[in-house]
Amino acid sequence: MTGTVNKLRAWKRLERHAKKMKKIEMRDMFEQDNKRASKFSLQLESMLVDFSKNRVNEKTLVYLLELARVRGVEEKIQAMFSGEKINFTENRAVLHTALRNRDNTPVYVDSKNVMPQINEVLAKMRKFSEAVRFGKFIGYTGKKLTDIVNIGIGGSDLGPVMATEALKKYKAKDINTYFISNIDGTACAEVLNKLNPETTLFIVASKTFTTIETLTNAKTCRKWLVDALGEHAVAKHFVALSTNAAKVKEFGIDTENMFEFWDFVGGRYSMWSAIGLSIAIAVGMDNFEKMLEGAHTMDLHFRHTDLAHNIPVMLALIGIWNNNFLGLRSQAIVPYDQYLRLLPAYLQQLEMESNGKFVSADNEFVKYDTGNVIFGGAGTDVQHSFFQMLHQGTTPIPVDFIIPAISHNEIGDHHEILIANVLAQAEALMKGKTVKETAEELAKAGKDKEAVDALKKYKSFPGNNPSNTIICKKIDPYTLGMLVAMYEHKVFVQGVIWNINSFDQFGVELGKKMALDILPELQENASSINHDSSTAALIRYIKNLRK
Ligand code: G6Q
Repeated sequence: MTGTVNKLRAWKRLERHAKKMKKIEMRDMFEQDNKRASKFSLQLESMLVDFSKNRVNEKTLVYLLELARVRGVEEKIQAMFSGEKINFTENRAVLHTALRNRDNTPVYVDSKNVMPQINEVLAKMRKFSEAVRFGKFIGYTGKKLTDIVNIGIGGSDLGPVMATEALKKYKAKDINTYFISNIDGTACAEVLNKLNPETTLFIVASKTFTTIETLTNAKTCRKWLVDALGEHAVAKHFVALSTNAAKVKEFGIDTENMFEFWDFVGGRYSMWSAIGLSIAIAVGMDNFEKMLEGAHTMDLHFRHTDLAHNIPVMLALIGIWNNNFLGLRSQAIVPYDQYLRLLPAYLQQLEMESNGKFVSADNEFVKYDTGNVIFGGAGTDVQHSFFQMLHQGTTPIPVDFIIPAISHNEIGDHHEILIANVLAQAEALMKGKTVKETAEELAKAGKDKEAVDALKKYKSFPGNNPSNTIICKKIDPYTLGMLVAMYEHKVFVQGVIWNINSFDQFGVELGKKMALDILPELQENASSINHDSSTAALIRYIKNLRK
């Protein structure tokens, strides 16, 4: 159906509209319309998404929704949920939604209902996580397994590490979780230094079970365990999460101790699957299932709500507007909740690996920008670092502010101060402070004319910087599920509009392959070094330093 997306009438209309909107100040729109906040916000249960602090008016939304319709967003949503092979470059269905399909309605892939196998693995996860938590599955020497080490990288790491941190308050007191992802030996060494092999359970998480980082780290950990407790201890201290039973076996883990998932689960969409085992052990399977329920609530909302009232769709459209029509290519994610401090890193992979693509579904190089540059960190920490650029840089940077109304740690007035900060930041970024206002303020504070003239520009704020504010009641497992699913669907809708495949990741392959070529060249006796002059010189320089 598509042709080139930026040639569509709906796209062209938005381009024309953007020329006018670029001249409009948000602060004026707020002054002119006191219903703006309610017009430009949506709610699902207790979650409120306020996108009124964006450079949009009612027309903008009408035009964006038209773009979504002509790009077939409604049809594509149904196609994803019903198991169509929308990952067209790999010919795979995309069914992370089936993993949290708590209604258990059948979902078919190649005419086979996948729900029974999903339920079977969930039951196995419950049995195992409870056995570990309650000391029934114990270590080789009879001790309780209290130190859980997830060995995985990318999608097999970022979800579990983010979610166990986000749900730390729900963690069993006697369970500690550790994550080894980086091939850097330091990652392994620093974790192993803290551990006792008798109480350690290693979870080797790898969809393909071929990832060099994970297998190297797993081998090192295996040797560490075998050196301490002997070969027979492996079965009591190692489990695997994978789609590849043959490779798991080859590595030396009994497939009895393997938790399966499937090709229809993408790596960065896999924390709802067996990849979440470390989460389930840490916070308990009931809480893990609550997380699935929260995601399912968002799935139902996304699947059944019309585009104009659909939270992920609206967030996606606002993102497209900012990126493609206002030219704002960055997106900061700033949770005001210490437990969500790893969410920006998680969303960085979700968004940039999914939508950092340059070839369209029509097998053409795209002629418009796709994925945004995602970065962020926990508020208020980042207010004291990169926020300077948000407030006074030369290009606006849209922000997603995320804040729970209630903290898990209501100490004194900490949380009120935190809330005051997030709301003030969003307001300040929207309103700014003109040079004239700044001059008046300085004069009022007693500065003479010379001092006012010297400072008024430096101390002014351009404002008009877009932001969304997402408010939840509390970051519990259910809410975390809703939040993550909301972003997953936002990313999906953007991919549909940009006409790209959000579910492959060929971009990470080239460097991996070239690393394998360089590896033998780092050896002392390497016969030749065949690279550009920079790479070759760098190899020689490093080799020299390592002598
Ligand atoms: C995610 C990517 C990628 C993947 C890692 C680990 O969507 O596919 O981040 O998760 O490369 O892969 P394995 O799980 O196969 O080890």
